[in-house]
Amino acid sequence: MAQNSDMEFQTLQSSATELDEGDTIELTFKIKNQGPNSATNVIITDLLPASLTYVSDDGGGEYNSGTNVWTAPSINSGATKNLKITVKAGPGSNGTTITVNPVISGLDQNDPDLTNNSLSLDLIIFPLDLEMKKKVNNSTPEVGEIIEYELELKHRNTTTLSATNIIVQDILSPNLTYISDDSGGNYNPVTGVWDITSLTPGQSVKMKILVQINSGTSGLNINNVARIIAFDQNDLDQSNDEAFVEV
Ligand SMILES: [Ca+2]
Ligand SMILES: [Ca+2]
Repeated sequence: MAQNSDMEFQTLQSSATELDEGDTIELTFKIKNQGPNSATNVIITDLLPASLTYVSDDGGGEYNSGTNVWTAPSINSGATKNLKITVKAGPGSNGTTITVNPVISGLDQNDPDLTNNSLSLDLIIFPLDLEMKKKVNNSTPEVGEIIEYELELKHRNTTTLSATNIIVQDILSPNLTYISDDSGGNYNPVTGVWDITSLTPGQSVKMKILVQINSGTSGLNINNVARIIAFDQNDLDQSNDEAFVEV
């Protein structure tokens, strides 16, 4: 006579469900054999999605992090079994929702109810937000006068993740002549590119550019835009990535 063992995915818990990229969490998987017979060679697949980086587990060799499969050799009727896996929110996961969706996908016995064999849990990975600001020290200069633009780039989050390889572009109007800047060589006045290697959470960085108003520009409005072109992470809010001043 065929043996019946109704395996159930009972709980799937995380030590945190809202976190930053790079944070470490513990996922606890709990399965139960609702019987009536003992279950053997129970196979659970898809424990970790690709965006979670495996750190360690307490399965005593039953979990294979290479294949992402947990094999429980034997579970008596009415018994439960737990597996705890420590993971990190992997590179590039900021600003995304990660769904953990493991499945009890096989055992030696017949499972009479397949509707209780999986669970799903969403993990929210906070995005970054970089903000660009720009101002000028004199908005009504005369021809030949020197004015000072100030650019400010700010990391607005309290997340633990730094923003890296940030590229800001501020192309000077042809009605201006570049004189100097205080970026320490990180601003190229020809391409308008300002490189910022890294900004930690809450940090801001400023740069001043001195320019002279060209002759023949009397009565003109001169616009300048500073814009965040790229960085390695995801940006929560793109509406604050650009700042504009007019003189
Ligand atoms: Ca079942
Ligand atoms: Ca932004």
